[in-house]
Amino acid sequence: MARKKISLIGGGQIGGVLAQLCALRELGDVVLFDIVEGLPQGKMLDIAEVGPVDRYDVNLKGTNSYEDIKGSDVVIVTAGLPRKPGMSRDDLIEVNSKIMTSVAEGIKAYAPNSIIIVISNPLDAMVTLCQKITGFPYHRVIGQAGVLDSARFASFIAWELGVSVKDVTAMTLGGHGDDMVPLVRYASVNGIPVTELLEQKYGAEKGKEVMEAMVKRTRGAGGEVVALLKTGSAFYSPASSAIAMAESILKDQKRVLPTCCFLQGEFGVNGFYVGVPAVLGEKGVENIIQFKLDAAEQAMMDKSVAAVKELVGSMK
Ligand code: TXD
Repeated sequence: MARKKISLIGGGQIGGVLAQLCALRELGDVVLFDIVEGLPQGKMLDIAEVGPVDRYDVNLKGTNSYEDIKGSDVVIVTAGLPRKPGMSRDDLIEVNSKIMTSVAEGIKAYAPNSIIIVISNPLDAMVTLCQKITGFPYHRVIGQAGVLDSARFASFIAWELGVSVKDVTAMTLGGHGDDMVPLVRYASVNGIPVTELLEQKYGAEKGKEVMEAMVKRTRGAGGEVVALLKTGSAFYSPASSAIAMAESILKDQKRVLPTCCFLQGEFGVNGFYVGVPAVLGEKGVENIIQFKLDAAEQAMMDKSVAAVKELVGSMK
């Protein structure tokens, strides 16, 4: 089997961690691209020099030239500014749209057969723009938000119940904004509903309040990290989340991961990129998993989609 190639556009905080994770897992050869001269070269040299210690053997290259991304199987985009305290993700739209435009043109020209995973914020708008400019089929342009939002939700549940994070499954749907939809009804500890466990622990009413608080914290979890870091946003967790998606694609694992996908009628949404569970395999999005939302969930989904529509509509 030919070795896979992963290109990372944006060599900042997330880009660096992405490169290291690709190497540690030997996902393939890795190219790190940035417009800043020396930055991607320095990071890749740094990561390459510890191959003998971590025992990975892949080719790692830092570059300022799009030519080097030729032949990429997967391209992950983090180019763009991160938030500062007090900023919403949507405040980044103007500057990051310009960056995304140039990035998408570069990918279109040099890696026309790749599958793109966008991480840059505001996520739902940046994925939309990236697909428009590349003109790639929808199943080959997706966004990472839901794996991380879901992991945050699952972490809070595990910490609250005093159980291993490994045994909690939880998922969020919708846009990557403050209106995202953490799915309370399907959150479980090895299949046992979290709502039931909270009720046992606290009684019905307080149990609901505790869940509400976790939902709220999940929605604001990105901002919580920004407020602590002060100089940027989360980077370890978005990197790991995108790697889970990339790995499923590169190894054709067909994992079901919450993914920002272009919807054509699914969940009542038509013509917009929104987070939903999707099967990720060698073709990109191979299937969108649909299921019935109850009235309250659908109402939250509609609100989240309305926010995505407004955001996308605000792009010039
Ligand atoms: O889950 C998610 N989707 C996210 C998204 C979670 C957290 C942060 N998320 C967003 O990712 C964040 O709001 C930003 O928009 C991106 C990247 O975050 P990161 O923390 O990695 O930002 P950095 O460290 O500022 O890195 C951005 C790099 C930096 O090195 C710039 O020089 C580079 O982007 N950059 C460019 N690269 C290529 N091409 C162009 N035009 C360009 N402009 C800047």
